[in-house]
Amino acid sequence: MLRYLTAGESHGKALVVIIEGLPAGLPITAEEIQGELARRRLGYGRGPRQRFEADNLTLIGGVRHGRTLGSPVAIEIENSEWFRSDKWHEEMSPAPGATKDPLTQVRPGHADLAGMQKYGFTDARDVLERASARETAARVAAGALAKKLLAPLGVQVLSHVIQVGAARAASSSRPVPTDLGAVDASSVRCFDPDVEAAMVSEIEAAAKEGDSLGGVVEVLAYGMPIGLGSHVHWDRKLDGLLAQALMSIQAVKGVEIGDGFEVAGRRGSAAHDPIVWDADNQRYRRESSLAGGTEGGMSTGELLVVRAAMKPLATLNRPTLKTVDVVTKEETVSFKERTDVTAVPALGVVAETMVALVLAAEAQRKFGGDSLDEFVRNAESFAAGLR
Ligand code: EPS
Repeated sequence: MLRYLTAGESHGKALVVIIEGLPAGLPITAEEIQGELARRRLGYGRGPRQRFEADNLTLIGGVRHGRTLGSPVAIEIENSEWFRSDKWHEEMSPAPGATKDPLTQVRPGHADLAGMQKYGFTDARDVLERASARETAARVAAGALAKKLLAPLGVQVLSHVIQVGAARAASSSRPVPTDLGAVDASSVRCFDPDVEAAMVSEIEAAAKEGDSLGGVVEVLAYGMPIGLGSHVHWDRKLDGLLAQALMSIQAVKGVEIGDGFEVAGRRGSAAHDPIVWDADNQRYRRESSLAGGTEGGMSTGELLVVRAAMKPLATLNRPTLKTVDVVTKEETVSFKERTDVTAVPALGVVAETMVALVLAAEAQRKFGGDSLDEFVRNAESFAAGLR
């Protein structure tokens, strides 16, 4: 079973991720993981921290001479903040002590208040440091390995931004794998250049007012194998697993598989993907992708389409959200933390990661194998059986 666990706080010394269950023989280099981490920092509208956050990583275990050993892979990613300023050595010290400056003007829409109540804290920093989306750097490192596992099956996962604030791209412009460079080259990771300009204007307007913006990303998986996930149990359904994984990303409030919300308003006769026999390729095909590549909680082999909606960040550069100081109980506005205007471009890369991790875990469950060769052989044998 492929599983992973992250640890670390946003302004602590480092993030750590351990990934277990990868087969032996998977080729991977620190540079490849670094490349994925750099993609996550892309995007107009991110705060100053992204410019100096270098995401220096160390492969601590599980990889030898550029290949996985089948043992747990451990990766450490430094937080540049820790090394830039002594402030964080004191604020985030694991040694006994207390902060001189507790954060008590809890931010609406953030984990602050519910986390303080749940865990009995008097300083919001005890919650926000872990709730921060900085943690997604560790997930993306794990996702780099998941993508490497999917590659020999011919699966390619990519994402693009389809909405920032009120600027929305038409659903017809969908990138294919060779377009990924162009998407990454866009300042907001949008595939439609006209909409890109509108998105940039939205971000500039919100920045001027010290406000934040949300949006929507679409993740596409090309080259999907048939039969990942299962109809037999609620917790094995591929669409359910994808929804949970995407919903677990900080600030995500909505997930859609295929045209889920649009299809809800149609009649049944116009809401399903017709099945045809493709004699040339000796396979079944769906003529459309309304279902987003899953039926009955299983992958159909068609293009996988999932979307994630992110709410506008709860931290504002000009705090205007009404709240209460948890010490005085008096009305105030939420405390000011340095922040991004929007993190939607980064969300795309994180959403790719979460989709890749789910697909890799399900591919491992279906095809098994302790070495990469065995895993690929089993997948090929299943595909040959279908033909
Ligand atoms: C974040 C706030 C900002 C972001 C951070 C997530 O950090 P800071 O408050 O230190 O400026 O830059 O994201 C990252 C550091 C990252 O690598 O993604 C938050 O509150 O979630």
